[in-house]
Amino acid sequence: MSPTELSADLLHASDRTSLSKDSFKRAFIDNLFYTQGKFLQVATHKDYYQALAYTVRDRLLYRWVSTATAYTGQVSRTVSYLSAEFLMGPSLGNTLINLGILDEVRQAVGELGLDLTDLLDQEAEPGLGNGGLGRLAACFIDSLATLELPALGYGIRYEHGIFYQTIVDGWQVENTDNWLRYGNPWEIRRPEWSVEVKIGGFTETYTDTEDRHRVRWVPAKTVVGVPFDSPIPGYRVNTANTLRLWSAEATQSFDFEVFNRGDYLGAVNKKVTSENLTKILYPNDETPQGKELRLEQQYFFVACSLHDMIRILKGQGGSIERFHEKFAVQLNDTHPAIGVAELMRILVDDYLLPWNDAWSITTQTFGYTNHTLLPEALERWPLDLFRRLLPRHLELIFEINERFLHDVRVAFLGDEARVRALSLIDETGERYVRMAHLATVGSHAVNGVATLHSDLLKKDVLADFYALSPQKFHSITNGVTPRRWLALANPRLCELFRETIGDGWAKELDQLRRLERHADDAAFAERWRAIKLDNKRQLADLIVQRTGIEVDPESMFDVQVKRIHEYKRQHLAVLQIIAMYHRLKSDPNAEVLPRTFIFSGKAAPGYAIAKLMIRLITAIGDVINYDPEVRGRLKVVFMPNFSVTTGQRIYPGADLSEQISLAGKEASGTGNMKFAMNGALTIGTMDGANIEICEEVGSDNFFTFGMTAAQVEERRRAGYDPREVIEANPELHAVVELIRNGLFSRGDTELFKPIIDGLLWHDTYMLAADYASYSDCQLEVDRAYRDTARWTRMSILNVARSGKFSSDRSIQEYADKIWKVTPVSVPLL
Ligand code: BZD
Repeated sequence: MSPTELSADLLHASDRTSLSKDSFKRAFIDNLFYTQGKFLQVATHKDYYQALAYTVRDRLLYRWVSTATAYTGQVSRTVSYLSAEFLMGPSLGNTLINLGILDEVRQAVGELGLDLTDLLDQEAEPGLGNGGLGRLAACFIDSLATLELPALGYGIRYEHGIFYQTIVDGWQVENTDNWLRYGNPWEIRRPEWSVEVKIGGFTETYTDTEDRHRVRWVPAKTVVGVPFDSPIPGYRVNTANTLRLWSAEATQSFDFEVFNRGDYLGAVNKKVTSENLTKILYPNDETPQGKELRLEQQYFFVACSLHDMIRILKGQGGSIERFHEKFAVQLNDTHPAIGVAELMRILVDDYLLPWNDAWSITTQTFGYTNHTLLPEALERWPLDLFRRLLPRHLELIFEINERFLHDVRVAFLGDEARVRALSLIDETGERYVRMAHLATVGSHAVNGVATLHSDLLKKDVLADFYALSPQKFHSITNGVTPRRWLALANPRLCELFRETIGDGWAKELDQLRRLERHADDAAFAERWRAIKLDNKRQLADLIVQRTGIEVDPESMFDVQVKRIHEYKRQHLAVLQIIAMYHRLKSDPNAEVLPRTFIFSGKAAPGYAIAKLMIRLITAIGDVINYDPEVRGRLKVVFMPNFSVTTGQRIYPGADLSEQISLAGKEASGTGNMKFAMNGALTIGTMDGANIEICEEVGSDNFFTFGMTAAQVEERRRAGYDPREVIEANPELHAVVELIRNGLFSRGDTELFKPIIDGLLWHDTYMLAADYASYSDCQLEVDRAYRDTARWTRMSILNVARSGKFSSDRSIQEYADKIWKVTPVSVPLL
């Protein structure tokens, strides 16, 4: 018997992989005792959660080890998804869904006198991401596993994730997140695969044994990257892929060296400094100020990951020349783009490959996904800082640039403006490395995340690159995983799916189309409405619990949840709410459809206007919610600490989804998809993936307003004066005056001045221009909602036609167009 067969045999003799209810209960009690040191009677909810997590993890490990064994035995191409953020959300519920044991486990713990929902609520959320980009990475690794594609997610194990938001006196307050406080039962530390990463110092030339000139990097310090692995189970398949997050630790050798010099405190200090590297996730404020530690973080995790891939390649007997045949590496935005220079460094300096061979391997390896068109959000690193941290990489980037610009000059004879525009180095003022250019030049494929976004990339931000190599450019519309965002978040609706069309939708979301034929069935519609109402009741409970505000589940739940940003225009919704309030006050008997406006989202701590936008939302709530004349017909709620967990509770309870960014600014949006598949209707601009959602569900079932991206451009060119627009619109003018005169700030005319002045003097995101159209569209929404049958039908059709927005579809497109990878089915050992 081989060692593998032997251990598989022993495994089967134990209870730890069995899915039967009795063995599950036994294992749970066992884990409670042996991992938590508690009896059932004295354990806390946290203990129960931990014991349950370990019990479930045991069942998962069997699939994980089987997957690793299957991958080791074959040479198919593996996807490495490099992302500085993975916004995973809690694991337990998702794992139960994907393993198909949710009901059994609910029963098993129920028989022990416990409620599964209470236990699921105990899990701390790993908030290792800012928003859409990080959550996309999480949906993508779920889909990779579900499609049985060999893949690794590589990222950073931040000790503190995105801050925990509380609202104090109406203001956002940031509290440190401490997700690891009670330990993380899903991860396994793998010190045996640690990697040493060099940082700083200088380079020097030397002559090798064959008399060739070579360059050597003499670093100033070394940090150790220790991988922590978590299993990522696919949905109802044996595959369990790996998410490998790197944590920084001090090198032993370095400590000893300083220690031996008698500098004990110095040695300890070095250790602390090294470990700072992965302490905290940077909140994004769309204006990346060259923060040294952030570049260090990026290089650290990319260097660890590439090193790890080479270890895997070698372990399979592969040669370095075949690196690109073994690995397809996807760059999730430019955060890991330093990987292009690092792979070149490894190939040229460490493996002594000729430049052209190294470059060919590198470009065949990487693909780059862009997530933003905002020029101020494109990463650039000041040359000085770059040289200080990565002297060798800067030399390599210069060399890459020189060769690239030569090709540009040959392609566009005499066009030096084009050369400057394409250069990897921005020389317009202080000199910078342009990371998007490095990523584009170093990749064989570049993609945007929705059709409009990809078109604008080709037209604007990367237009010159497109002119040079059009074949590189792709468009892959984002998607979200229906396992978390439907099966887990909306069990009532999924039960109706199951009864009506079976279970296949969770793996093939297009099957939701079969719901269409029930769209006109009155009994079905009645159940549909009852489910939405139930979900709204639950959401109302959560709202009162978190904010103290009572809301009426019978009112329309009008929801905008996402990062707070001027381009997303939460303040456009605010203007419209104030107008409704104004209308109601002018005529207290006006027929106003009762609405509850729900906002949630974090503002980057350094983004003052975004924080003021939160203050404005809470301020209008403070006035409107307590005005007796309104009699509860309008409510405004700001739910603190938007996260994956709160999202799971909000999307299923929404009637109306607000997707109101200025056209051309939101790359895709993914919340828009989560709302639609949970039966909310969208009021939205023709921006990002809204356009495709509207196409899919039909314009009769979608409320569009506002300028298109082309009209925005035109309007700007024609010279846009917001004051003119505001003066000409009495309603808008009145709203601005109410804020300006201090109605929402107890007479303080200074508080919201920055928002009002912004609106009057610049209105960069053209709220005034889109206001009238938005306001009219909201009246159309009112009319539709009053016609209950019509609204329900629209809601059913939105869900039925949301199949395109599964991340399984996105990943299949990446696999076919960019990665050229095929599934590997995993036999259980
Ligand atoms: O990426 C978002 C875009 O704004 C969305 O339109 C899009 O749907 C998603 C997924 O493609 N971008 C981000 O979320 N960006 C960040 O979170 C970020 C993080 C760090 C630094 C800069 C930006």
